[in-house]
Amino acid sequence: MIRLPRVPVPEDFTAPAHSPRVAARLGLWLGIAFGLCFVTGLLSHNIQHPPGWFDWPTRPVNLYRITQGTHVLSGIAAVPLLLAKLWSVYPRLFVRPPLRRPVRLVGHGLERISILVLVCAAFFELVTGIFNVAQSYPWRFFFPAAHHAVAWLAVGALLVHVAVKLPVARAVWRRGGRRPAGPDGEPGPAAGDGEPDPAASGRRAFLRTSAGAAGVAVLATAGVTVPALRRISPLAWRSATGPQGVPVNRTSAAAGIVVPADWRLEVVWPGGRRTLSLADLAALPQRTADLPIACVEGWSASANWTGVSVVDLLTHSGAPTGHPVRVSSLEAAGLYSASTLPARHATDPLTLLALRINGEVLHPDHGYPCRIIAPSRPGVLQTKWVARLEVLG
Ligand SMILES: Nc1nc2c(c(=O)[nH]1)N[C@H]1C(S)=C(S)[C@@H](COP(=O)(O)O)O[C@H]1N2
Ligand SMILES: [Mo]
Repeated sequence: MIRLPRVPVPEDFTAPAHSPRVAARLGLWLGIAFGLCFVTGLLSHNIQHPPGWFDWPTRPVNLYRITQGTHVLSGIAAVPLLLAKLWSVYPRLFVRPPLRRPVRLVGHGLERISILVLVCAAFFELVTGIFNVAQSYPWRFFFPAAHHAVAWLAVGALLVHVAVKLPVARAVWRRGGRRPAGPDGEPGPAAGDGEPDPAASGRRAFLRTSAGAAGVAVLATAGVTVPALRRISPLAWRSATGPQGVPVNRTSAAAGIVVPADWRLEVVWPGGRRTLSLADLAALPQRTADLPIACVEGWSASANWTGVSVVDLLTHSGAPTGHPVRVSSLEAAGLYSASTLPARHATDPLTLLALRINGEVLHPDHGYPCRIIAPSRPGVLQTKWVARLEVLG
């Protein structure tokens, strides 16, 4: 039989923060945060790279703003919760594996590998996500692809971990349920003896601190997307406003945009083509709507946009409607120089080729001469400096 040296368990490892009840409770909270993050992240991925079966609604107009705000804020809440969880369970790293029975040894090994994958993947997702909202890319891989792939790894390892730990968590909750619950749902003092239970209050204090830290982290940043919190969020990365009261990610100068003096919008469809000047566009019936820019980085801002409905523009040009529309910009290169409106968005009357924002002609940084602004869309697909619309028949 293999014999490993026995690692002494320091006194502190029996502290309330390290109890299985605390680990189980933090695991539940972390599971909820990761679950929200995963589902909203997948939605965002599918909207940007729609598979055939995927159909994203255009209403409510703030839908993407809400799902992506949830994505970023649940990720932020997960940071303190993950640290608290690791603090709670790290003594278990030093627990001697049960070596007597080989089957348990294999189980133990698998469990530890899944935890290693889970912890690495979770850190990777949270750290790259935070660097991304800060628009800093100190690495060589393409952020969206890596962030998406590792999310699957994290969720796979999380499911294995939950399956392995479910019996422990269940036992903890069943045991907790026998005694009257305290204010946090934690078991209160043992009934009968009238003495306060110091371990229970220690556990509650640790859980309260962890939840508090997650709450503070969310409040400190939620102003990027929740207008009511704008003034109390010191860490909001895009609460500062750009020209015309709306933040800007990529300026016209950064994108190298030069609008030619003879600029014309080109509308193409199978078997037809038409060009329109800015004066032609302005002479068409205009529509005004309050719609948000909701960046994938979590910041969002609503504005009042005026322009021509894409569907009206196509009809006026003699182009067919009911098809996806490819939008290209004056930007020569650049990841976001073009986008495709799915048929549903291309036929929604609120999908505008905007000429004005908050009553003024578009600032160059907001896409002058015209830009796409559609309801319930990620910011990256709200193409600025539009040059061409192509109906994909
Ligand atoms: N042509 C072009 N359009 C673009 C971009 C770009 O880089 N090039 N950036 C997009 C991104 S990521 C966002 S969030 C919005 C921001 O619009 P705003 O600068 O008017 O707020 O524009 C989008 N439209
Ligand atoms: Mo964006």
